[in-house]
Amino acid sequence: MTAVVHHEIPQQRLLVTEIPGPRSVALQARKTQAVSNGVGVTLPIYVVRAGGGVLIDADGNSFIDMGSGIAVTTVGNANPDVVRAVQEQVADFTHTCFMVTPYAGYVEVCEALNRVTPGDHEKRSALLNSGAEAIENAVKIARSYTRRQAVVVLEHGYHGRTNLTMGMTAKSMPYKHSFGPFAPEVYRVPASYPFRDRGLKGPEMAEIATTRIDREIGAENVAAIVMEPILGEGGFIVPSPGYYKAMADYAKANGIVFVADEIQSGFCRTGDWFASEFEDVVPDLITTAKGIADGMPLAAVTGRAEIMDAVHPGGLGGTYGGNPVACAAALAAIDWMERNDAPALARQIESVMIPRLRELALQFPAIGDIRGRGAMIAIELVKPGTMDPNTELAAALNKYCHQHGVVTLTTGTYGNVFRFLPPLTMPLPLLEEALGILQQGFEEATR
Ligand code: PLZ
Repeated sequence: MTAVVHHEIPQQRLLVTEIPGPRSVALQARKTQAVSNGVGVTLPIYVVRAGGGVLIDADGNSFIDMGSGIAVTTVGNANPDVVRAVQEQVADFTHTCFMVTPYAGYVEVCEALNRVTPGDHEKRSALLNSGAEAIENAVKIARSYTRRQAVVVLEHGYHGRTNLTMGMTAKSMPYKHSFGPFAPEVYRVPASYPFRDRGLKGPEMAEIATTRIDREIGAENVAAIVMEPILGEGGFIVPSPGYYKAMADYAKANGIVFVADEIQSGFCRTGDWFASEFEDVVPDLITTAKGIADGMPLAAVTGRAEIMDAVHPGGLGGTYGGNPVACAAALAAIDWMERNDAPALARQIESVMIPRLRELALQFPAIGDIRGRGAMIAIELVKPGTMDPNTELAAALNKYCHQHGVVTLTTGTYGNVFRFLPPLTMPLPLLEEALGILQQGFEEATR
């Protein structure tokens, strides 16, 4: 069962120059002169068009897109329905500022979010521009509601690059290094990392984490526990069964607002509308961004009406939050997901990838772990026969894939996780082709 999506762009991998080609090389030289060195680029091919499962660069090379711009273009890059909605909205009006003179699109996106997020309790939403901004607002709301200050986050967690969210993010390089001091009252507790927990089960890891909260912070001081149901930038770490639910139950028992950061895992990416559903967790608040609007900048906080409404009038906002063009894109993207049973498309991608990766693991002992759900899948690479992170192999494979027309990404606290985030519109033959390139990469790198 594949959705019928019309691709105007030929769905193929096609290399017509060396990678990067001369036009991209020239643009990259201008980038070096014009753009801050602090803004890195993983693969310097300059994109001119994209759709379905491919990206086309300025030199006419066509790449298989296994990254979706970091889990953003879930419904396909420049999805025709989204393009139409954006074009219609942008011709009517581009901006008013919702806080000054409102418009229906903002309200409709909030209604849609309240409908599709877990739980059938009464909900409210607020719209922002980026994932980090959504997290900042979730913390503001939780503090206002509880009149408490402490925020608990996880080892290997990632929540953004603003000052508060840098403090909430675990990994130093490149996100935090030299940028301190960070906001106070942020506390980090152990995550469940099945591959590296030496056999400890989910509930046992939760016990370690909650004991830490009780002893070192005091549950009565904690406003929010903020965690990703699958740790994204930390390495696509799927917690051991029971961990996520135990943390949510602990929050509930202690009057702590449980915030699910579904910025990367949400919007059908993992084979459910939201990854929290896999463990039947109904978060008090849920933060979303990325997949919500096919690349238009939009993010949201959605949650229990009594928590969301506890903030004083005027306490939340921002000039651009819930921009009308971004809202039009979101409504079209959400509609596409509902009409095309997007969670089933994600599960189909999983059913192709996991068996193929298992085959590879039999051949290449450097694959220490295969994990993830839906179209959020990764392999963790180790030095064969050990648990030592094989960062060099991850980098070599990434380079091989890039050189052979597949856009891939690495991730993880140790940089040794090779991750896959294809758009749900990826044609399955292209997905297989990308995995074939990966296999060749392994053969070359481990020869
Ligand atoms: N929470 C779970 O995954 C963004 C970051 C890439 P923004 N992840 C990609 C990079 O190097 O900057 C993310 C996330 C989770 C929050 C965020 C932050 O979302 O929209 O990038 O602010």
